[in-house]
Amino acid sequence: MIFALATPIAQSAIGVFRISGAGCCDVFNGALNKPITKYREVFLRDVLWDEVLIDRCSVVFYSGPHSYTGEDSVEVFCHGGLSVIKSLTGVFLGLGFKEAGPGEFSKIAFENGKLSLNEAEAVADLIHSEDVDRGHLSSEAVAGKLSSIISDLGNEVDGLRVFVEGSIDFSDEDYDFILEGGVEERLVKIKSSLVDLIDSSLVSTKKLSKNRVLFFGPPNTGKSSLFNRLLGFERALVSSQPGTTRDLIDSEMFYNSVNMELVDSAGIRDTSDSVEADGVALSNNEIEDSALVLIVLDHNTEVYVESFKSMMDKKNHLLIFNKSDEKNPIDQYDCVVSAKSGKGVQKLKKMIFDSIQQSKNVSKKTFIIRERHLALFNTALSSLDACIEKISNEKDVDVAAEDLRLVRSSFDEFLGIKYPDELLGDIFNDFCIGK
Ligand SMILES: Nc1nc2c(ncn2[C@@H]2O[C@H](COP(=O)(O)OP(=O)(O)OP(=O)(O)O)[C@@H](O)[C@H]2O)c(=O)[nH]1
Ligand SMILES: [Mg+2]
Repeated sequence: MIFALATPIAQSAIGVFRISGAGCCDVFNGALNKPITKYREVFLRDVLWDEVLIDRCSVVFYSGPHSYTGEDSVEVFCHGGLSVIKSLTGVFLGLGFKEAGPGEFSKIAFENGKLSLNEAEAVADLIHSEDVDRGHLSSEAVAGKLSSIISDLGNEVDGLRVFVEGSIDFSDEDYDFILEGGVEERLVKIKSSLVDLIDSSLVSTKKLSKNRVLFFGPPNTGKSSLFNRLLGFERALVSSQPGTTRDLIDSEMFYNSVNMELVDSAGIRDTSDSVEADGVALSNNEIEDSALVLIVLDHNTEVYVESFKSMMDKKNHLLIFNKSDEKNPIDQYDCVVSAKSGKGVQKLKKMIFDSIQQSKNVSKKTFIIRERHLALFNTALSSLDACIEKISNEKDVDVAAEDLRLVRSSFDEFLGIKYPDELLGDIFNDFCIGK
């Protein structure tokens, strides 16, 4: 039997504890002034310890399997004072409950079949999501839409395997299982459903979900000045000496209810100073994790436009010309600004926001998936391709069933029907305690 505080340890109006484990309701009754005998109803009860009143709480009992974890569970709504939270923690320990680890409730829910693995992952994403759009996409996954699509596709694959295996067993007989079963068309249909699903999914990495905006460019172009200007306060050190910024410096900016993490970085140049060189390496590494890169140049560095652009590959970026109070640009830029006078800065803010929204294309997305899911879907796609090729060429049909087995196995890994041992630890350790 485990327990945890499900709300943050902070002074608040209400604190919520949850308990889970067979028989936990009976045990907790031992600390109440009057036992609760009904489930899924709210009761006001005094929690007592050594005959001392700890708090008057609202308490709900759930009997397994009709609970989040699938086990007997209790939710306790107490006053949100730190002393109450501490004393109640003492009561739970006294009753023999153990403190839950991160994600332990969700892990039990998964083990009891209450959540598929990707639904559990979506629960974590929902809790961690900071902007409204992402929260909405995670909610869709929590509600199980994605699992049910994959589970249906998996059933379809199983059906086809029967045909393909049948065609091997009865290959001498005068009956073409594969043609009669419309196997090839059905495989193509599964493939296109999977491609549609990938297209309508936003792939989220932890850092990408933070909407990181990297200030990138040669030294002394005013990256830190512009960073400060956008934030509205002097966060980073500015000086006329090139090579001022060495570490990555981040700070949050809100715009239109979207949270963005601005990241200032060291100016890129060949340098013999080893600390500065480490800073340059940090800036370079940061490109991959950024949702958007701002290449900041000025009138002294316009010759580098092409070389900086070429470093972006397909990365979402904006080309910015700074110090427009001193000189006008020669090349074409997405935005011309002056960190010194503030000219163009409001426009830049809006461009950053639009660019991030566009790159995520959130409005056109239905689901949010992790890189792990995308990799599994891609494995399934290549096995489907291999299978379609064999069936359409009527070659190696005897091993086509193996391709379908691999497709099914990718789907099973997505749903958590089958998974490598270390995966569960990776996923649930990332949860907060109490979830
Ligand atoms: N005239 C003018 N000067 C600017 C502007 N922005 C920055 N500067 C000056 O340019 C110099 C370099 O500014 P920083 O913000 O430190 O430049 P940086 O790109 O962060 O430099 P490193 O960290 O060394 O790569 C400072 O002397 C700033 O005052 C601007 O818009 N106009
Ligand atoms: Mg700087």
